[in-house]
Amino acid sequence: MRSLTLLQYEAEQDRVLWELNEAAGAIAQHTPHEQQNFYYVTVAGAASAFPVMSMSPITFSSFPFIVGLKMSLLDVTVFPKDFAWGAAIAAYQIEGGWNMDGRGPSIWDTFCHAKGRVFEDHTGDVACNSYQLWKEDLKCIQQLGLTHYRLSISWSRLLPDGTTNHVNPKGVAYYNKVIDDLISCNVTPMITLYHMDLPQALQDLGGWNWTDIADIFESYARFCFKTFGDRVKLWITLNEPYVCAKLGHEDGKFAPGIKDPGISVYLAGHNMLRAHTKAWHTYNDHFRSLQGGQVSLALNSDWAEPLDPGCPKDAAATERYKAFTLGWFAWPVFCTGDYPESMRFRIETRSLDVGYKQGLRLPHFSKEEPTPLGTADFFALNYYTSRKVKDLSSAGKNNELSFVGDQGAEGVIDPSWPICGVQWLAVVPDGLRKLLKYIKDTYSSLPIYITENGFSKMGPVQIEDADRSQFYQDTLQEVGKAISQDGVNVKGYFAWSLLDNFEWNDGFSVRFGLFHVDFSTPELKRTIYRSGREYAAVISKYRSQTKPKSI
Ligand code: PNW
Repeated sequence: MRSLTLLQYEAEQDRVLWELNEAAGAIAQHTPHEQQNFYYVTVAGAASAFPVMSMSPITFSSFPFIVGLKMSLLDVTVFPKDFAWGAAIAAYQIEGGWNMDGRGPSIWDTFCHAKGRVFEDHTGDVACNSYQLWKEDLKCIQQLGLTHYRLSISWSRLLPDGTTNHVNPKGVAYYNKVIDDLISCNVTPMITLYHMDLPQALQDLGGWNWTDIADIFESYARFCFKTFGDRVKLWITLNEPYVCAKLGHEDGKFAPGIKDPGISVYLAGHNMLRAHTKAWHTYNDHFRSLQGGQVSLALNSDWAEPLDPGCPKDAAATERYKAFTLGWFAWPVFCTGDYPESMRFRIETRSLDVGYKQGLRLPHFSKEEPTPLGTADFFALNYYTSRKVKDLSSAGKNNELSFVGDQGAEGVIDPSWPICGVQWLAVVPDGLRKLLKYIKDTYSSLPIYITENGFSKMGPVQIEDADRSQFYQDTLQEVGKAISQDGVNVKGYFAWSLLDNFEWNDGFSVRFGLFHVDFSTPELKRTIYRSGREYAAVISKYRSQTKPKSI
């Protein structure tokens, strides 16, 4: 039996008309009769006891007049006591102040300032102006009641040319203030060192395709650990190396806009892994015993299943799809210190097929350098969507090199999945549960933080974003099941994103925020969405249920 609260809510007036809950002596039963294919809710003990019947599982959308139902159904007691309830953002997407107070340019400044690359030539020059409006963001964080906040440091705000030869004191002061304010409000910061925004000065030297970048990143990381590590205990070195390498160096859709199919993608990815490895070892050797923090890297992954479950080729393609996305970075770090065998095999075979003779496309890790194996203190996962995978292994044999050709697999969207906002974002909350279990079984029993997950919207702004609210409800339900039924050690959940922000090459046309930002006025006013209010309600319910009982 599950208890729940029913209430009738009048959206126009934004008020609750009536409410039934345990406190009022109303006990509700939610009993699924799956065989008979109907569900009912009975509210007992209330003056007007009534059954509510439905042919499908009862959710808010089945009963639009019962707004409280869905959040109440979420059993927050399955979340561990120290669960991190967070939201995430990234520097370039919110800060603005692109040339203020000594900040150096990054590859995203260059990319956006060149016309025709981003939706309607939007830029992050101002974005949410969080550089100047940090206090407004802090109010939003407090309004949600977050326990954790994930932010990234703009490398070129701190070190304008990317090296520790020149430190920008105003950059240091900005992040010190943000960190101190968070801590004084009881919010734990999780800091990402690199979220897509390489200093342009380093791009000019070759960027992620340049071998020395790993050592330069290590010095930057060391500087951050030394400067902020007395207060920051959760570090992410790199955000989504897959996206940076693939969209930035293969497809050219993201900065630095390189289109070098089948070559740069692996080199850039390799140097990212080397950079991460060096930074983790530096923390481990020089800071861990003093500061006691943890370091990882945030890996994005879809959940993937064969398009035709009975087709062995699709099944094999699904394994390759996984190997070329999550496996590319997770296998070296969590399993062997090297890339997945299937990835090496495919890339080398394809090189022979197309007559590529210029050396290895997928580099080897040098024995002279520290190994990536074991360089994560927790698993950081960004999950957005799922794919059905079909075999492409024999397509385009003699064609040009490409990552997708190497992978020999294509991920497609199941037509039954709803799409939210951007085209790639099919809404599949139970894919997250499956992926969490897969990670536990395949990679690691370390604690997992879901460092990003969210729902985008396009078109007219709806502050009453019932669909996004439903999405968070469904997703947290799946996370709860992963914890309580699959035994996955999930330590935290960070919604993407605190604010509507600069969504890379979609500019401001795609909105992921728990708060709306009015980009049409200079004040950039933040307004909480319904999804923000409901996320806040979940956090507050969880907090009230996990507070130590007073004696
Ligand atoms: C992540 N794709 O990036 C990033 O970490 C965030 O900065 C971003 O805002 C968020 O997801 C939402 O997009 C991605 O095209 C960007 O498949 C693009 C893709 C995936 C992830």
